[in-house]
Amino acid sequence: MSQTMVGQPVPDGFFQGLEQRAFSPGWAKKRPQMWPRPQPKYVPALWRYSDARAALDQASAFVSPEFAERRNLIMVNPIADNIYPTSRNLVAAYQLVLPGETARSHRHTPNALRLILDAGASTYTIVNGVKVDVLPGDIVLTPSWHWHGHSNVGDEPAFWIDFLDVPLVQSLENMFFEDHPERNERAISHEPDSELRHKGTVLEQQMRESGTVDVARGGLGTIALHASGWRRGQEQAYGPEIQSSIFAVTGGEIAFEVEALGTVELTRGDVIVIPCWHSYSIRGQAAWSQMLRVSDAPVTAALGFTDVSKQR
Ligand code: GTQ
Ligand code: FE2
Repeated sequence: MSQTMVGQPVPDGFFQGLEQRAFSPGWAKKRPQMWPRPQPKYVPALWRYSDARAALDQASAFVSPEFAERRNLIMVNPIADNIYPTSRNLVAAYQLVLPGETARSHRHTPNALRLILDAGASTYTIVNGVKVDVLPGDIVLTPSWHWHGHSNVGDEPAFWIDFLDVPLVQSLENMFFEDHPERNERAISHEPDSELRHKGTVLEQQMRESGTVDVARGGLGTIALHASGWRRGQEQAYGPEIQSSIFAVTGGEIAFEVEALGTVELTRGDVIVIPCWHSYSIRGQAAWSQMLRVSDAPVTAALGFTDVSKQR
């Protein structure tokens, strides 16, 4: 009985015995596991479309869709040891499909969507056999376990941003993935007005009417989409919030002010991540600016934490 704890003797080898049986004393945790309010590890960070375009253009000389499946650049949150997520539950990536290319079909449990930045006519995604055309400003959903493959049969490069809940699916350890048996799924129908497609032209009209648009509410179980329009000088403060948000500017110029980054100005195609429990403010810097917010709000809402967070 050489060891004591708060003055009481501890049997010899007690803690070693616990460890051998894969126990850990809950009264002497190596690190606390609960705290009064969120302590996010993820940090606010910014990515420039111009940087992504330049790098993807370079990559296209040596990365083919045959080799890569997807020619994409992942926006990795710049915290120690992170190699993938953009926010705790979501990942965002810029993707390039060149004229004449097809990114082969597959399906996976992660939910996904694309926000089209640049594309000529003749770019489309085939979702579960349905050919869905895409144009700049459009959002296309590929819900969990839907087959999807992307083609560009026009003459301009197609750039978009993918958003997926892969990190959430990884934390649930529920990843399933399958390549399409025919490599490129054939379209059995053509639906330019598919309910999975939310046209940029329609969204802009709605934003000009009502400011913020809840896009495809419930269309993806884990991801919320909010498109918002901003007049010059229009300003709004937010947070702290329990959802983590990734914003992509689709037009004009928008300033974000957030601790750790200071004030940053984003133009079309630029992306900023605001992890949960960070306060931030947004300001429109052009006559008309717009952006898309992609968040994990359906997850935190489903868990019922919204009311608690509002009391903190
Ligand atoms: O286009 O299917 O950026 O499955 C990451 C994973 C895109 C896609 C990404 C994907 C896709
Ligand atoms: Fe995919």
